[in-house]
Amino acid sequence: MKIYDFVGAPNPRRVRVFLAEKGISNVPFEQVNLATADNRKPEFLKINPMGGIPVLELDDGTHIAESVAICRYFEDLKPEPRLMGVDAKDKAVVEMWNRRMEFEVLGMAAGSFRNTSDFFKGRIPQVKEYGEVCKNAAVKRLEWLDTVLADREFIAGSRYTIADITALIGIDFGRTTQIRIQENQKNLARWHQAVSSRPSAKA
Ligand SMILES: N[C@@H](CCC(=O)N[C@@H](CS)C(=O)NCC(=O)O)C(=O)O
Repeated sequence: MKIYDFVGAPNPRRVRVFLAEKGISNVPFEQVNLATADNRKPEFLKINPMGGIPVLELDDGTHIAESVAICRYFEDLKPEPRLMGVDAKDKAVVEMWNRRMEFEVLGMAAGSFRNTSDFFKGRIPQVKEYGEVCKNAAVKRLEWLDTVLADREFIAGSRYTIADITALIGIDFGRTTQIRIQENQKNLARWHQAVSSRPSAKA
């Protein structure tokens, strides 16, 4: 088993933080250099036709891409601590929040970066105006998240879950295009400080 990884990119970090929270430390990582677009070379496209990182490779040769799918695999392999919910209702609530954080925060931060940064220049079609739309959407979502966190400790309720991991990484990645927690967003800042202080955040 191994995980194709790239330190510095947000989606692979989701899996690394998830594994750190689970206390799983025996999975080797192999770096795929996104800076030189190694993930778009034919050899890697055989592993993941979408070209994205991370990818989990199992010993039987199965390749599992998509960060949440990889996390799901490890949640089943080592259920405790539960990061994807404990019962039917809680699992659905956690999934709802994780998808919101994925589409509305991390996705918007990534859309902002992908469409405006030199990193992707000439590599993907970039629409600067769409990058701005994404950035504005992310900024609005952080305003909203600050209100959500007024009466709860974590994104999906009273327990740390995968939704916190996705939100943390989305917000941290937002810095690449100056999407930041604002001075007046005290609830969001309190939450960010708490989740950033967990040892897993360094993964
Ligand atoms: N939906 C996928 C997204 C994977 C993805 O886009 N990964 C980024 C790194 S954060 C990547 O490989 N980007 C390089 C590229 O698209 O060329 C997931 O959740 O894992």
